Amino acid sequence: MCAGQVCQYNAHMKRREFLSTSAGALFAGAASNFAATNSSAKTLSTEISNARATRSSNFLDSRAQDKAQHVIIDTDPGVDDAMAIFLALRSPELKVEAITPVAGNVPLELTLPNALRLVEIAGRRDIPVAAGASAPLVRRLVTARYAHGENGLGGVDFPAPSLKPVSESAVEMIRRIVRSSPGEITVVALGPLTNVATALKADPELAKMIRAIVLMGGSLSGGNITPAAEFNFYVDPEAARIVFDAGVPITMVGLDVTRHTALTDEHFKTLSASQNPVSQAAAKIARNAIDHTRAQGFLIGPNMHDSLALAAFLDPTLLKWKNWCETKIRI
Ligand SMILES: [Ca+2]
Repeated sequence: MCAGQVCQYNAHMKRREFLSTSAGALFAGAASNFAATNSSAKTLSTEISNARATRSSNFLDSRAQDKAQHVIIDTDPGVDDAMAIFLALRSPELKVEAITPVAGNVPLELTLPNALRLVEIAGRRDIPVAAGASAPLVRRLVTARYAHGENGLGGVDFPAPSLKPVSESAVEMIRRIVRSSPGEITVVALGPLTNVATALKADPELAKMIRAIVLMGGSLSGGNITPAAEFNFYVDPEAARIVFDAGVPITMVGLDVTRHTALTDEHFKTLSASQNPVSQAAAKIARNAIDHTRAQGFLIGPNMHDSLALAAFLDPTLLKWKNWCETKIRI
């Protein structure tokens, strides 16, 4: 799987090592005892209904053999979103068709330019970025600046992006891209599900054209924004319910798993030692995020929720998976 510049991320590393060590900073912090050893990985994943369970399982099983996976990344950057996006943009296993920012960790006024910045830093101006929803479907927006810094990227003062969003909305872009390649597009959802739910509601035929939805969100055992709720689902639970009821195979990487990851000083050192622009930007974000977490009194963290979801999509063997039936979102 090793190819091209990705493996240059840390010279002489093989792809698997990239996924489980240096890029641990990009997703699975405690990679040495978590992502790299299946037996120690907590699990979690999804499904939705009995009928979809088989399709979902086959989807995961077939991932490693597939050619480049076509994905739309729906996201609210966000420190861990940034790491996930960087990882995606440096992974030859993926063809990122579009990035669709949504309000979440910080307002859309920040997630949109953050996504543009990340694309620009990665030298991937070919990837369209389309503005998504500025608020949840029916609720007032709750953000997580306390965790992601005032600008969402750990407070790192990156220059304003010169790249502009496309004129299409996120919903229009999701619908157009999925409809142009039915059965080929996986939506990787790393924020509140407002954009995805709106697209599914606006286009009832869309669900059967989406190959799968891989999402970071939800929890089977407690939350991080309230004792019960995980942040992405808490921000827009109505959207989560629409997505879970839509009939698309869902791979859920929930808080149960992602809270076992942590960005560490070792990850920072690895990133800062690599001189390419993505590593340098990731190192700056990592440094600030770690320092911010320590200043809040936490000895471990921050968690890398989204980058684990992306990494597990790239390499499903990082985690153990279970099929879950009759999943219901209660609001
Ligand atoms: Ca996110």
